[in-house]
This record gives sequence, structure tokens and C-alpha cells, in this order.
Amino acid sequence: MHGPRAISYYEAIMSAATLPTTRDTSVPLSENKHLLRWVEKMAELTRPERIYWVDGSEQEYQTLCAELVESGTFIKLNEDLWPGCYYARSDPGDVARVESRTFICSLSKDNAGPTNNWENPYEMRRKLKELFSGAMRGRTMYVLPFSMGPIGSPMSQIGVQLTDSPYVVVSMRIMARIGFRVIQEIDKDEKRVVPCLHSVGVPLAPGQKDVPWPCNKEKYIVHFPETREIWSYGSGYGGNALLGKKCFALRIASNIARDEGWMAEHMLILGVEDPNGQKTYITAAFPSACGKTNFSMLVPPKGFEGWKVWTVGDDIAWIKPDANGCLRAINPEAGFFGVAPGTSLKTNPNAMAALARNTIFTNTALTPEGGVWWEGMTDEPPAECLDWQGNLWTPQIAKETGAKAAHPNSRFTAPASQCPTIDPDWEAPDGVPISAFIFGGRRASTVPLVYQAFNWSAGVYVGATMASEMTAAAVGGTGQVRRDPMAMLPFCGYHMGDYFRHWLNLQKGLRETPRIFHVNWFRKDAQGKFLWPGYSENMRVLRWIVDRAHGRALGKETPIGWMPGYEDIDWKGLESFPKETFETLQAFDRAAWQNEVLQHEELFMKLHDHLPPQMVYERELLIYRL
Ligand code: SAT
Ligand code: MN
Repeated sequence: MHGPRAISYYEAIMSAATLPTTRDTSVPLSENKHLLRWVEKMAELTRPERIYWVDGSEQEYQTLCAELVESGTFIKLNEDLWPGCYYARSDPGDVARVESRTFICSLSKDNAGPTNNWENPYEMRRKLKELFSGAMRGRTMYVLPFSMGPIGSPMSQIGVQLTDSPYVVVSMRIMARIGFRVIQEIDKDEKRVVPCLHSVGVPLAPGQKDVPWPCNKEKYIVHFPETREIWSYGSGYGGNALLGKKCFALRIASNIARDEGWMAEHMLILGVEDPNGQKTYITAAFPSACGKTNFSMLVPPKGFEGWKVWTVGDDIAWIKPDANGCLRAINPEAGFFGVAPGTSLKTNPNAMAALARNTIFTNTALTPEGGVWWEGMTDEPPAECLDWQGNLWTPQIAKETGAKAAHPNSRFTAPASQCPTIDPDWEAPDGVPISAFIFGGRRASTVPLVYQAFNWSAGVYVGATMASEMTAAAVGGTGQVRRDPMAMLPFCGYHMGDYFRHWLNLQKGLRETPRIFHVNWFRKDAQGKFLWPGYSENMRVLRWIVDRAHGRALGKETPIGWMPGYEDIDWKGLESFPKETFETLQAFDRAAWQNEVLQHEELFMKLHDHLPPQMVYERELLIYRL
């Protein structure tokens, strides 16, 4: 094929001081025969007007963004206020992940388990072929090679997404390492590539004008774990469409990880540096939109001078035992797809710095100055703005109708490298060493601010039974408490019972067992007010966790685990925090926990035939302690 010529040409333009404005983008950048044949086959199926090989260059990004402005998908923000930033409004029917339309199509239904939607893979393929047939008519099919994890890291994985959405291409350039660098990896080692096919599902007839946010009412987010394929149809939003994220880095990667003896987790990774310069890395699992991004960029409060929190990742961790039996983690992503509402200079100044430039905003509000705004960004709302659907919004209108300026699941897509606290080792090919795991959820009652599991299997039980009030990150059910094991309920690509077994097994090869903790920043008092200030003050909890992980802090034994007493927490700078409030936060309510354990049974019953016996024993032990 044209491979070699294309590559040398490409290399010439990449090294040229000034880039030429044209490249024949239809010329394949790869020589990999499997890849070329697959692209050809998928083009035959979807019938795009043209094929475009994404090189990942800055110039290409600028060109695509300019085209998105031209087509009405993007609005360029005021360059003086928001340099390099763009704004998009989605279709009002395409604003979050669609869990009810997400499928794990393993050969046997049993492998997907009761927590995933399953359909017979042959049936599903037939349906998908129908849906995708001619789906890209009138559009460009972008060939988008991407690496989850730093290019060349032994822990990284490669995918190629075919998509008819240029919005997805520019978003993926922020969220992952993409383009020619990845092609070189593919061609070098004939690496196994995860094929990802994506269409918004709106073919264009000749001359038909496109809409700013094409999408289809019918949506399918489909994973084939055995063949490691992803097919996504009908949505252009977030985890439905940026296939490197939840689809690959969690659902498919969890399958790869189980087969290869590592873990793909819905976890942030942070490093706590104490005043002596000792760094402790921790991962933490919370369901979507429960403050993971804020926690990963925590600013230590007054009284913690000399402490520093470093950010490795805010959403996903790939964790693997190294040759010395130590767990090491990488962040497979390169950007943050963060929830905008509630993000401010007060709650997360590091995110605000990261998103100050070169960022794509989706479904926030647009101000008359050409800036973005969302609820919670400033104390004073703007006098007026356009809401996420383009309607006039004023504080008065909000008061009268309750209308939100920004959609609750509106997002910023920002490069991780722009985060002031980004860890110097965030792209280390071998990852960072992990000393502790934190599980957490949004619970108004019952669950204390922090406790430590007695040991690994008790900790796996804590993760397996965690629950949270649902948020706007997924369509439907907001506010309801649901069991969300390890925050992986919508993301585990195989049977949840086998997943618990995998967790239990993982400890066996480790030299030292990382400690496991549970936190709940969201406990409320009888009046419905949050008991804990959260944000920076979470550092006090984090410090206890770090000290426990190093065996230097005290805790008292309770039926559910080890808990700090008031005197075990560092209150420097927050001496006014009432001891009684802390006691309420940590209160262990026997009756509430007896009820809680009953609810554990609900999930366990669903998983029963795959549930590891350790989980049953842990539950029995807990019942006896209660
Ligand atoms: O839309 S995403 O799935 O990427 C965001 C989230 O749910 O965390
Ligand atoms: Mn997430």
C-alpha cells in the first residue's frame, strides 16, 4: 500500500519548522495489514463519503476545531478570557451515559453476569451490522489510533476508533495519546489493537444540512469481551462516544486484566507528600460525579503547610503487581472529562487552572462575553447567559422556574498536563507504587466518615458492598441509593462475582498487602445538612489513612473496622470543629448496620452462583460482630 511513502512524508511534515497546510489525509498512515483490512471492511459497511487518517498533530487539531466552528458544533470562546477553548451544546437527548443501552455480549450470558445487559453476540452483531449499514453516508470516517497509557509503557493498551464525529476526534486528542505516534507503535510490534467502531447514527443525504449535534434516538454501546471489540451507535456524548474511556479502559480492560492478572479500576490516583518529602500513593474508587476529580487535586487546608497532594489521575487506574510483589498503577488517560457544576476556585483551584485554556466545554452555560459558566463556579451568577440549550437564562428566571444554566452533567475536557498538581511521575512507564485503596460513596446516613477494613478480604467485602446515591452522570434514577461495587457496577465487563474473586486472588502475589479504607464525605445530620465540610478538609482523613498505611496512626476497633478517634485526627487549622460533630460523623449505629447488611444480601443473592465463599464468610463475621 502507500504505507512507506505516507510515513516518510508524514515524518517530513512533523519535523518541518512550519507545517505545510495540506496532507492527503486519506492516505493510510499505517502499514499494518489487519488494520488496513478492518478499516476497509468497516468503510464498506458504513459507506462514509471519505476516510481521514488522524495524525494527532496540533495543526490538525486546530483545523478540525475550525471546521467544528464552521459547522455550528463549536463556538470559539473569547480568546482573551478562555484561550484555545471551545464550547459545545449537545442534543438534549444525549447528555449522559446510557446504562440501559450498554451491553456486554460475551459468548455465554453467565460470563456477563446479572449486573450487565447481555444479548447473544451473534444476534447483536446482526443488529449492529444493520444499524451501521450506511450509517456514515455523507460523513467523514476518521481513523483514530489511540494509546491508553503512556506510549511505549508496558502497561499501556492500544485501540483504533473509527468515528464519524470530529467532536470525538478533538476530544480524544485531549483524553488519550493519539495519532501517528500510536501508529508507529502498532506497526513496530504488530501489537494487538482493540477495534472500536463509533457512529452518531445520522447518515446525510446528498446536500442535506447537518445539525450541530447529530445523534440517534436509538443507542447501542456494545462490548464483545472475547474478541475485544467495541461498537457504539447513536450517541456523541462522553463515555458513550469517547471509547477509550469507560468502554475500553474499564469494560474491555477489566476483561484483559482478569486474564493477565492485573486490575482495571474506576479509581483516581493521588500522591500524598509529607513535609519530610515522603510520598505515598493511594487510589480511590467513587461512583461517577462523587468528587473524584476534586479529591485527586486536593489542596491541603490551613494547618497542613508542607504537605502536598499530587495528581496522577482522576478517574481510571490500571494496577499491576510488579516483579517485587508491589502494586503499581498508571492512569491510562491523558485528560480530565470532569463534571463542571460545583467546580470553582474554592472547591478545586487546580481543576480551574487545568481548564483555563485548551479546553472543550460541553453543556455548560455561555456568557455574553464569550465565556462559560456553571452553577457553583462563582458566588455571583452572571446577570444573564445562554443556558446549555441556548435559551436565555437569568438568576430571576432560575428563581421562577428552577432552570439550571448548565446541565448537571455538563463537562470540561481538559489536558491533564495543565493541572498544577500533576505528579512528576504521572507518565512513568512503570506507574507509581500503591500503598492503600479507598472506597467511597454518597451516603446521607449509616456510613461513617472513615474506617479501615480489618484485612484484605474484609476490605474486598467493603468494596463489594459499597453503595451510593445516584448522580446525573448516568441517565435516570438520580438520588436513589444503589449498590455499586468498587464503583464498577456500570463498568465491570464480566461477572461481578468473578470480579470479586479476582480481587481476592490478587493479594496472593503481593509482598505487602495494601490497606483498604472506606470514606463518606456526604453524611448528613437530622436536619439534612452535611456534617463534614469536605474538599480541603478531606486532607485530615487522608493523613490518617496515610499514617495507618505506614502503621503510624492509632485506630479503635469497631464491628465494621478500625476507626480514628477524635484525637487521632490532625485538627491543626480547624481546632473549632466540634468534637460532638466528629462523633456524629463517626457514629456507628448498630440497628442501621443490621439493616445495611440485609441490603448486602440483595446484591449477593443476584451473584450467588459466582460469589466467592470469602464474601459469604465476611458477611457472617460482620453479622456476628453486629
Ligand atoms: O461520560 S463518562 O462515562 O465518561 C463520565 C462518567 O460517568 O464518569
Ligand atoms: Mn468516572
